[in-house]
Amino acid sequence: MRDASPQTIFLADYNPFGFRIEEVHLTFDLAPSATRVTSRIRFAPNAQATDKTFFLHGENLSLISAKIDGEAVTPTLTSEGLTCDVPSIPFTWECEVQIDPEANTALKGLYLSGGMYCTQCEAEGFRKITYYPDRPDVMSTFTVRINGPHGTLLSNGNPVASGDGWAEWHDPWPKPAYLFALVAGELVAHRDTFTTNEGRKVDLALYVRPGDEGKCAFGMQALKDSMIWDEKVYGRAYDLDVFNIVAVDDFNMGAMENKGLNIFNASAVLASPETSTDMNFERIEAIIAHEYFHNWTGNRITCRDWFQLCLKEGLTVFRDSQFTADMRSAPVKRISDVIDLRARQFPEDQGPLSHPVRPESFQEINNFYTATVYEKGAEVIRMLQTLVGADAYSKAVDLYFDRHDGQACTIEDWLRVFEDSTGRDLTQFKRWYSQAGTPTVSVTDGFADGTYTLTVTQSLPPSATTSDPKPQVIPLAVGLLAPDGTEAMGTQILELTDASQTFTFPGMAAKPVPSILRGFSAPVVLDHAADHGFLLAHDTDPFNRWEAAQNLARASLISTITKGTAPDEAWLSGIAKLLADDTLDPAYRSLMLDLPSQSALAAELHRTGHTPDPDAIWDAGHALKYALSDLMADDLPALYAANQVQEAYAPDAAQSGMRALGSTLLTLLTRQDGGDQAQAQYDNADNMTLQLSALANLIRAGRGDAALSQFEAQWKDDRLVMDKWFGLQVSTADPDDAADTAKALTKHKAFNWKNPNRFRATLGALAGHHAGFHAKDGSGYALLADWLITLDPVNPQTTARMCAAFQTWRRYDGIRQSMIQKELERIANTPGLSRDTTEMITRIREA
Ligand code: B3K
Ligand code: ZN
Repeated sequence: MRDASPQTIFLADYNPFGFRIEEVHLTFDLAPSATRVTSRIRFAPNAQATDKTFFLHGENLSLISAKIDGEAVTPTLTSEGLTCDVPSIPFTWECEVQIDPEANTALKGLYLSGGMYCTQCEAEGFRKITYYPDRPDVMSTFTVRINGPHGTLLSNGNPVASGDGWAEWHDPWPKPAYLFALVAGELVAHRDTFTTNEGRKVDLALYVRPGDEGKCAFGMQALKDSMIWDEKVYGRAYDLDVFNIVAVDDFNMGAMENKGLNIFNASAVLASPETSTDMNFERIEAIIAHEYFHNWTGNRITCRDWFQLCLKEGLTVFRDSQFTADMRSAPVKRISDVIDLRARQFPEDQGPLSHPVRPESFQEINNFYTATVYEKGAEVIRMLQTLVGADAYSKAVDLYFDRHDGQACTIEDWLRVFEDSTGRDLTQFKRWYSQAGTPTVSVTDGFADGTYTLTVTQSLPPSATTSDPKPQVIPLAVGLLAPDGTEAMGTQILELTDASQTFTFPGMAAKPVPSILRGFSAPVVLDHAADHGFLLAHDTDPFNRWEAAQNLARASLISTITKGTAPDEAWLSGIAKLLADDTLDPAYRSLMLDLPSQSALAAELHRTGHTPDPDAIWDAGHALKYALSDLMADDLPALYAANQVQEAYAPDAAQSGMRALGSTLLTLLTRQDGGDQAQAQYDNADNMTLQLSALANLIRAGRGDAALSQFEAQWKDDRLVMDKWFGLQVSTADPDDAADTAKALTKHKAFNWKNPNRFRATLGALAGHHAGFHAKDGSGYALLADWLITLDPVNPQTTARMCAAFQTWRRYDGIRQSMIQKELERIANTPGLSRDTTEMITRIREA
């Protein structure tokens, strides 16, 4: 239901809850449309609180009975919860409610997925299960009794007892309600064990639908690798006797870190070589690690309120990226993270959805699980580590765990452990948490009498949430190269704290070439007229060498788009040389060819005063790749052949890198041979990575029909592979056909639009197809709007997230702008629009 005047919640209004909870007992009598939930909760007055109102959240609950210390009471009910008069001494609240999991299509609270009961309580789903102070600063131990169907019955913590159709669980670690979980259904377990460095033997299980048993081994190994890594690197051991993971088909995001019972989108945990690509394997490993790492950063130490979300998410993303860097290749991981940041976070910062890493107000918290909170939040922690150094970072984090274990904390608590353990004043650094937007760092240089100077200026445009931006602390990792390409000065960290600063480097024999922002040491836009060709040939920093290729490619593309020039020879010859250089890691070589995204080019054109034309951007990208293909034509067959894995499939970094390069080369080769090699690769593929990259190239070569039908026949019963089949057809379509292709797919019998994975695979692929989504006739906009309007009453969360596709609308020409405005208005005027979608559309339109 539309909320007539959605309420805005402010960080500044935080107030502790008037009561503490000593213990919670829950009993679930499961039935698809009439589940009974009985709660027995021991409350005590909270001496720290001034507001003593006894308010319990509750939504869509049928109250059956309520008692205080055994006496029936009649609370006052609203659509958001209840209030009740209560004693001023400790008391026991007992309550019974009835809920309807079968009707819960929003996938928030307790719902059914393929006949299996499961829950999603973060951020505010527990209030759809029973009346409760559903806020992260209220923590308690939980004992849960499940009376349900035969099969597996799971909740948080350790198993206490079980019988036919019932089970009891106890979680000894106090937790907020958002970490509650329950699962019940016919599941099979893939089991293993792990002994912690403290000597605790932990039973591990990955529960899946019958038939998926063969897709569990990789996830289980990733879990054990994560457990070892967290012990070794952060000194954090696991703290329960069991660790369970459950795969579900209908889930709004990747996974959820419920204490001892992680619930995963099947796509984020199930893997096999035949059905999953190398990228799927890497993502699964990272998400398993991420959820596991939350056990300490999020669960043992949680957030005081939802404004502090980056406290657990930024830190946990940082930890999982460290893990992936250790498990695989550090430079490749860094480059991939920056590609992702630029693709997802920069547009947020540059548009109407811009918000600080710690927002100060929201209407619907689910709209703030963003790339800014997660990925920029992780970048902020990375900068902190760069500034204080790796050892000081470890000491500060140890202090964080010692000081705050069992607490619900704030960013102030987090920064204070760094201040206390290093003696550093982080007042200015804290602006990274409160100011929205991506700073631009501009650099000019000079050389006189053997002294080299760098003058660095930072600027941050005002935005809706940051009207008067102030300079931030920016760690700039800089190295200097001598004219002969050797290193004149190794990497140093310059600390930029003022709006403009000059740094001097005496004792230089000749004017050096600077390599600035090595390793992407801060999430900024660097404005610097560097000699990118020189850096591409000589930079010793792998990130900046890659960045030099990006800069050359970007300049070439922009020049083609705005002036119609031919592709840049320096980029072409530099890349041709690198692609053939077998002393370099294949994964790194493949990334060298990763052109700036079409959307990033549109942003750059907009930033420099041009109106981006999506078709011209599309054409320029193709022209550049075609020119490279033509330049390398004679060498491509041999290079492709040299980069085929001969050993049995393994999803490790070495093999994945080689397949990534092989796939890049196949794309170049397809232009030359019209798809013959792609057909051969398709016919011989024994793993999904090769099968899918071959299929993509066959489609691009205009000869994909037979393979697409064969693929569908082969995989029609595998829902995760079929998601790829849906998505690939949209993402490889020509711009003019993208919306029609997506539309035709929405009529396919396997298009189950209520399943978030299938919806995203199809409509999300359209939103991600820059030239297709922005097709001149408005067909992309209209189709997405139609489907958002359809999905909103069923699943507001997924709908609201996908509205972000429209966030960049002001970049484009007047005709496109008015077409988008019309669609935004149509969505906004839909009767009964959810609070989630209303907030997103309002923010996007108001900018
Ligand atoms: N903490 C969850 C995200 C919950 C999203 C709620 N809309 C997964 C994660 O970040 O690990
Ligand atoms: Zn997380």
